[in-house]
Amino acid sequence: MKLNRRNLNIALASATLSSMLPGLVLAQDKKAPVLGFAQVGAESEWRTANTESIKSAAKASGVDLKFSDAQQKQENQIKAIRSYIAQKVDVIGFSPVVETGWDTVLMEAKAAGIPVVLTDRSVSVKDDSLYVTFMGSDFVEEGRKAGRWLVEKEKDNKGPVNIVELQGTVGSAPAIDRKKGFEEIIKSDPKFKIIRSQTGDFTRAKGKEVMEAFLKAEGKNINVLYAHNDDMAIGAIQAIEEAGMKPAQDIIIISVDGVKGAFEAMMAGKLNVTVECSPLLGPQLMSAVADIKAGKPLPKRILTKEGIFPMEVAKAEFPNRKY
Ligand code: GYE
Repeated sequence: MKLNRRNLNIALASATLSSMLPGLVLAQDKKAPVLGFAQVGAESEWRTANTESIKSAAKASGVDLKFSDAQQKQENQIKAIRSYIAQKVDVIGFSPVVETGWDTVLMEAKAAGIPVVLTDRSVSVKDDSLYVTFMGSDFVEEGRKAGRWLVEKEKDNKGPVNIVELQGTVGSAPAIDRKKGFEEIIKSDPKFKIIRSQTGDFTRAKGKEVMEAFLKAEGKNINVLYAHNDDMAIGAIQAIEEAGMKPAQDIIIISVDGVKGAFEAMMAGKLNVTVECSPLLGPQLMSAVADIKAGKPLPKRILTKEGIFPMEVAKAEFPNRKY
């Protein structure tokens, strides 16, 4: 090609541009990644600890966090996700309040090229390429642990063992799965019967209210309470005491989460056992954000490891509890 004034100018311009480009790319990379996180709500001690873990991990790892609280309403979470799409965040994280009804909004995120990370609760969608990874607990296994503890505890009792169940939020993964895992274990012996089962929406207030109704209907017929989280169990403990009965003695109480409030109730002799479910997902979430930005592949499922704590070990374990 003959060099004339016009293509000389173009050549000069692109040379200048490319000498500027590395700097531009670097400057872009150094920008803090923006994470839009749509939280479920503030329904429980677990959720408070989870929010705190996410906020403090974002700060510690230099992630620019946009946070919203959906007050346990799916429509609010969908609105928040849409606003993160409009703001063109780098990554969207959320803990879906219920399992179904996410396909449309997740397709919108995908179309906008924004990767989605699920934390704590999963979704049921037709196309699992709509999210990058799901990090959190195995709720079915938590239900099984609760069931196994009860089977062992009642092994010398001929029955019947009448159980009332306080379910979590209707349609949520932990409510569906904790019920499933528990039933899978107790059905091995027909002496175990779930005589009442209703949602307490994972809150203390509703847990108390529903337990009052159970006590009114069944009274001394109730041998066991299985609560899908500690907060509902703590609310129910109040109802049991107000009805003139002794929690953990007249009624065996099993719950899930392992929050400090549950350890306090166990140390006071009012709760028999809690199955651990860790809310400390913040650091894992931030490292997923960093990996996504760096183009690293992530496993589809990142599982949380957890245990079970009966009241006998509560005092020794209490100082080690982080939430
Ligand atoms: O068990 C409950 C909270 O999704 C695992 O949500 C979480 C549950 C947790 O409200 O306390």
